[in-house]
Amino acid sequence: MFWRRRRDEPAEVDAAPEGRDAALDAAISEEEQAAQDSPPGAPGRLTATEVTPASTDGDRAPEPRVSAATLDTGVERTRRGFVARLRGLLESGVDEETWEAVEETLIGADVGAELALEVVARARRRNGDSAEGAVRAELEALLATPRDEGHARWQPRRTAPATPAVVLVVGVNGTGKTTTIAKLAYRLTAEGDRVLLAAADTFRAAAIEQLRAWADRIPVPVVSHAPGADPSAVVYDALDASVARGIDVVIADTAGRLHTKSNLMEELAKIRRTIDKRLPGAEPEVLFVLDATTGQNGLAQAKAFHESAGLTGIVLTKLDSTAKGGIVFSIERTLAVPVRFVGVGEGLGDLVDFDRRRFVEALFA
Ligand SMILES: Nc1nc2c(ncn2[C@@H]2O[C@H](COP(=O)(O)OP(=O)(O)OP(=O)(O)O)[C@@H](O)[C@H]2O)c(=O)[nH]1
Ligand SMILES: [Mg+2]
Repeated sequence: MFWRRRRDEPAEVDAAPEGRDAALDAAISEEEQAAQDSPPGAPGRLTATEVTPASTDGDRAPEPRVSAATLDTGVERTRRGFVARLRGLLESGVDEETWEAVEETLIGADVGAELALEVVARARRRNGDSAEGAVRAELEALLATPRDEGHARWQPRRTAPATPAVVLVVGVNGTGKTTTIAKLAYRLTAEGDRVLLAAADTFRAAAIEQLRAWADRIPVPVVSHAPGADPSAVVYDALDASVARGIDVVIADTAGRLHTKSNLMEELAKIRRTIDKRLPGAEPEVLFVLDATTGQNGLAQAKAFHESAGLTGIVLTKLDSTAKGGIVFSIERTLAVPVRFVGVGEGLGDLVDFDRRRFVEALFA
């Protein structure tokens, strides 16, 4: 039933043995047959894994809660946290001391010292606006990146009709990568795209199981290898399978890694090269998943990932869990990479398009 990867098979992706496509195709049609025989909703799962380790409770995906998540509810804590404090300060009689307190509040909310000073200096120069209106307008201006236009609704890039769009999801440990992939796959599937997931976090068996558990619920197929396998080889096989199946979007999960570990960062660069080799000119999307509760350290992380993997977008997760969502203002400015989505909960529906104007509106609602 399962297509098995030979143990002696070289890990280098350009040394793929002849006939791999045929073997994988055979596995796919077997799986498709099995899927037809299975109860409705069961996905066709591709795996090269011999042993499927039992998932632990801790790694089981939560029930799919297709909530009506919105920016409005997602930013509630931030609105009641640092934004409420700002508004309280700016309500009446703004003097030198008040502006200093505004700076401190912005810094405390992870906007970053440099930007906080800039926002206050600009707001003070604004004529005709109330103090609150001026700060709000300056915060909004921070988010207006040039790439903003035409991206109201993010779609992964597809360079040719026969080539799947490729999305590589990266970030440090526990930021919400796997959950975000599930949310994204769920959304794209609902929009009619054929999605395939690549379990390229081979670091822990439980990580592969976690992705599968989500995939089963959506449902979408998964390509995986045994724990400890070369993540690049998983991605290579996932691209093969996607081309063979006419998949629209392949999304690769990766192991969380510290941005300070150069060997792990090099592994990401290798995955990037693998995509370029298998699908030349595919222009993968590289989404950096940032935990909104991380604070300014998130910027250092993002810079390191940008250098290794060439980020094309940011997903800011756990916005619902923080009262200081100010990182969103500094991240785009620092990287010149747009925020595409925000995560506002643990359910499949809790991924919201990042609409800059609506975001600021929701903060000051
Ligand atoms: N409240 C909230 N929790 C989230 C959000 N996104 C992810 N989580 C939770 O964050 C925890 C970690 O999520 P994962 O998706 O496993 O994170 P990961 O980056 O894949 O983790 P590693 O693979 O271990 O690096 C889980 O408990 C998720 O439910 C979000 O937007 N809001
Ligand atoms: Mg993960």
